[in-house]
Amino acid sequence: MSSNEYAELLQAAARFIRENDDFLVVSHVQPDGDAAGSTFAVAWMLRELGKTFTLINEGPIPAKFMYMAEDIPVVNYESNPPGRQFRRIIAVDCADPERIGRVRECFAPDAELLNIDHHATNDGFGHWNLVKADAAATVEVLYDLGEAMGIPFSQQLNVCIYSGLLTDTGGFRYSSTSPKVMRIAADLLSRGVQGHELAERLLETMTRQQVSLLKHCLSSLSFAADGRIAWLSVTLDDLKAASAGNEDMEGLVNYARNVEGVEVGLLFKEKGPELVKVSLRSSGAVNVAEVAASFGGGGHVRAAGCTIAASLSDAVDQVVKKVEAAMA
Ligand SMILES: [Mn+2]
Repeated sequence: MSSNEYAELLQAAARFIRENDDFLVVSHVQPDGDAAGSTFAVAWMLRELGKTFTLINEGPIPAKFMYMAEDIPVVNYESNPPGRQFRRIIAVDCADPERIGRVRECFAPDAELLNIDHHATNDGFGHWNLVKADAAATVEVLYDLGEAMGIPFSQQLNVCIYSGLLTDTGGFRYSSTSPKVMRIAADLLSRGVQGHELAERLLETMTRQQVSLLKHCLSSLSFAADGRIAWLSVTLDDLKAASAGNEDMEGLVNYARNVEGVEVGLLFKEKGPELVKVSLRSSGAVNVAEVAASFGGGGHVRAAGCTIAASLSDAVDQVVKKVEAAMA
């Protein structure tokens, strides 16, 4: 995408926002730092513009991200469906509409949707698609949009953008950490963002449940392909024993991926008797987005996910075979 094309996409998104009101802002199920950061960043931008908006996620936003909300309410669709529909939708960090989950039931039949994202696999499901595949995070695109619209960046907005950059680049470590990411981060730091506090909050701190889950989970560590593939699994019993929830599994996959010699790390999460969610991480030699896509999932070359209707052991067999084939 040329810089002219990107500038045009930014202007189209800006028009959609300026010319409308009463927005529904949605992101993906089980939001990560970029999804939460993007959702709240859009909210702070809309507030600055004097627009009304409603934030809805299919489930709860993890408590550790709620410092970005301050007084902005977020509706949990599952526990508190809003009982109305919306005609102006802004979707952030969603590669396809399925990622939005049941919140799609809040879309009016004639709804117009602005799709803001950075996934290479984004299927362009919006009426406007502000999708930049070489952006490290959706918040990077939102930073550009805020600049293009001349929106004053509140401290809350600065914090949301920094938080999304920090988490989606793994603490400015992944290959997506471009010079532009560092320039934006430097800009935000110079405006007073406390980067070290956000790093401790988002990357360093582990809950007791997380450590307890890690203890259980590490005993499942297994290898294939001469140690080039490693995986961990979490059963429903493991979760119960650790009093842990979905958000406590974040980052677990890295314990498989980070073992010396491992090219692909996998985490298998039992969701039900015949339902397994899989997180895939790659050193880059294997495109795990393709592996995930063959099971109906998606993601990036180095980080992807999919859901498989099978028992835990069957899911392990299927995915490990597919990764081995991808290595051949
Ligand atoms: Mn993202």
